[in-house]
Amino acid sequence: MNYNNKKLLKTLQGHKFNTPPVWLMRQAGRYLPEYREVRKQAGSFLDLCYNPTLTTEVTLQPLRRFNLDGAILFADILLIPNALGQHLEFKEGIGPILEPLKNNEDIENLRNTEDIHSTLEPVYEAVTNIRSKLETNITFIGFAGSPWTVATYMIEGKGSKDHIKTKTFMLNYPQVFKKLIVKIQDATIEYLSKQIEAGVDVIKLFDSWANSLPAIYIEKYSLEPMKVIAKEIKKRFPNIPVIVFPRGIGPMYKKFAMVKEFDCVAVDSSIDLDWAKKNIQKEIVIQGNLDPAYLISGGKELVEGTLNIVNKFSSSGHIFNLGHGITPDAKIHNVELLLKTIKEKN
Ligand code: 1CP
Repeated sequence: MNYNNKKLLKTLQGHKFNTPPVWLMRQAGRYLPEYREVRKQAGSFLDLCYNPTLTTEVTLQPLRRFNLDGAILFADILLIPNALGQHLEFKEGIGPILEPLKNNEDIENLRNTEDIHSTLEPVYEAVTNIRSKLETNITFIGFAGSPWTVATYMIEGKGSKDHIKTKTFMLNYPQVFKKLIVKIQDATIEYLSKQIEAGVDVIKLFDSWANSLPAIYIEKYSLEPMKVIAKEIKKRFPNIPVIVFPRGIGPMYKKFAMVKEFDCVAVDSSIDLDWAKKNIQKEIVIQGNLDPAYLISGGKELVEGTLNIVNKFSSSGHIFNLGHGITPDAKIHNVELLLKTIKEKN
């Protein structure tokens, strides 16, 4: 691996720079006309995810336009359920639809962990391709969903706001639910190991629905499974940093900052910067946390909001990012303004 000038990777290893490295969640996606073009060409969203030539192209698209420090592999957190044998489709205007898991038998019928790779092979091929095309100063980020967040889709069968079905399952059948979590966890370890072998520099675990868990379950079902994954990844690949993003959990973020297997905690936009500096950044590199709405509104608020975050976190490890993914109506000139504001700050 060539560590040449990789500002983002080096920040995760404890180096400090004048301005923070920056990348944006969902930096490849529908706000880019060139993405929409490839998406049309691909047919379905899953056809895009399993086409290494096209995923390489869309991964690289934002890097051609913007002065970013990181590239994130174009894939989706729901490829793991699909590779475990669950039927998955992305419906236009609706989102992901899966055949929901209802009971122990459905979980027992999922594929064995070692059988996921035949489905996921195109993703590993894309990683190799992307690696060979990336400039040496760009850090390459691989990712997966957290076991909890992936389990919500496997049980609900679609996106949900309250995850009532998943939580009822968890409370009624704790042992069966735990079996599912361990299954996703083990598959994720194997999936991420292959991404690393194919060339990613850093891993990010997206726990987008951590905020749905009752607080007393956050350690058990959000933190613990991500810790098991990070620990095994570190055992196999000691130099690969792990970023975790348990979204929307307020003061519980502090627990994640104390875990030695994690290298960075990404925070959402609801987190107060002074609190985060004292309680998270003191312990660990922090990533975040501009609200994606600023990339629609733009102007003075965008500049001030960005500088406020950069200045607040300037004394130790910080990776600039949004508090959640870019939305399809984000404006390209606002992304440019955001990057200019950070890169030209003195
Ligand atoms: O038609 C399209 O283009 C669909 C939009 C889209 C895109 C661009 C989906 C469907 N997935 C993706 C790519 C994607 N997903 C990436 C790589 C691109 C990048 O970041 O540049 C990543 C990292 C993800 C991760 C992902 N998928 C998460 C975690 C991050 C988050 O935003 O919270 C989640 C929850 C998903 C599920 C998913 N995939 C797609 C949709 C519409 C959804 C959400 C469904 C819901 O509302 O519950």
